[in-house]
Amino acid sequence: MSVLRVGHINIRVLDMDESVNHYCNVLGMEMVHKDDAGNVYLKGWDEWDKYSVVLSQEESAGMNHIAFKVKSDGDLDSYKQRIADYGISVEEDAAGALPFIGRSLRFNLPSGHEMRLYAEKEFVGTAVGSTNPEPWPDGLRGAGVHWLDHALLMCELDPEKAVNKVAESTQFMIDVLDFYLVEQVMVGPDGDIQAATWLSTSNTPHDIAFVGGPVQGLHHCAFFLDSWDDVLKAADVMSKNKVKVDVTPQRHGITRGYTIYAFDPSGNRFETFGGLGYLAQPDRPVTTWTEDELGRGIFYHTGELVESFTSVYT
Ligand code: M3P
Ligand code: FE
Repeated sequence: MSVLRVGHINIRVLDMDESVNHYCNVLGMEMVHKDDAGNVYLKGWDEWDKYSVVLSQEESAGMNHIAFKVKSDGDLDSYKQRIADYGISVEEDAAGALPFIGRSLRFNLPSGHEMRLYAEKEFVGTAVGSTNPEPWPDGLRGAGVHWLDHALLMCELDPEKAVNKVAESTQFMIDVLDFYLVEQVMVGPDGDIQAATWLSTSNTPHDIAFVGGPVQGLHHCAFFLDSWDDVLKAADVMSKNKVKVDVTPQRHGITRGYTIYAFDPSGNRFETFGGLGYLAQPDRPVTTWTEDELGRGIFYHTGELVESFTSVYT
């Protein structure tokens, strides 16, 4: 039984046309479907399932849900039981409730974020196919992102009120969904407040991350690029397209990734994330960042936290 990876994210946008232009021409995703309600489904060229991003036009930006793919249909029964036993209410939706997807589970993390689990999504294949494939396809647009890599969710953290949804959501992911803790930030006078965590269900440094803040929300979703050169080119593409950039190319101390943070036209932060960082394994010792070195953990070169980075999110 296992969770394979982040399967898709459903993002709220304010203007669909502007957003489709952004995700297709700046990030380089392909629009694969539009449903009767006007939701748009997008896929990265290196992904083999039907879609990884769903855009929904609504009054406010943010995330509606994040979905993870599990290995087999029977896993859904096991996880449903384990989630319920943990004391979290869980609903099952029939196949097709989410387009091109088999039956799925719906529940909220302790932080309040909605999560779905599914085992089947229509297979369409990558842009280079599976027989004698070329390393990349012709005709890539913009940054040409490979796949949806991870998401970082902001969780309520208020040590004075003894509220720590980062720690609660982290424990849930470990105890119930079989993720393992890869890196964490510990703060407070005794260094015993878990203020941020990076968790994996694969061999990459993270598939999901949680950071503490005043209210819950979406900090960013991240799209994978191969190399530092690709990250630099993505920055050029963003400038060409007048995308609002939050943080120009940098290295993360945490996860060792190469990064750019920027905003989609609705103000949702996204990241173009390069490199695989290191090979993560479940028995790897957990990396801990202390409060005094947090700046370098997040932005390794400047070592400084950017004010907007922790205060602005959707
Ligand atoms: C990443 C990453 C924060 C750190 C973010 C790190 C929000 O996004 O991919 O490693 O504190
Ligand atoms: Fe990230």
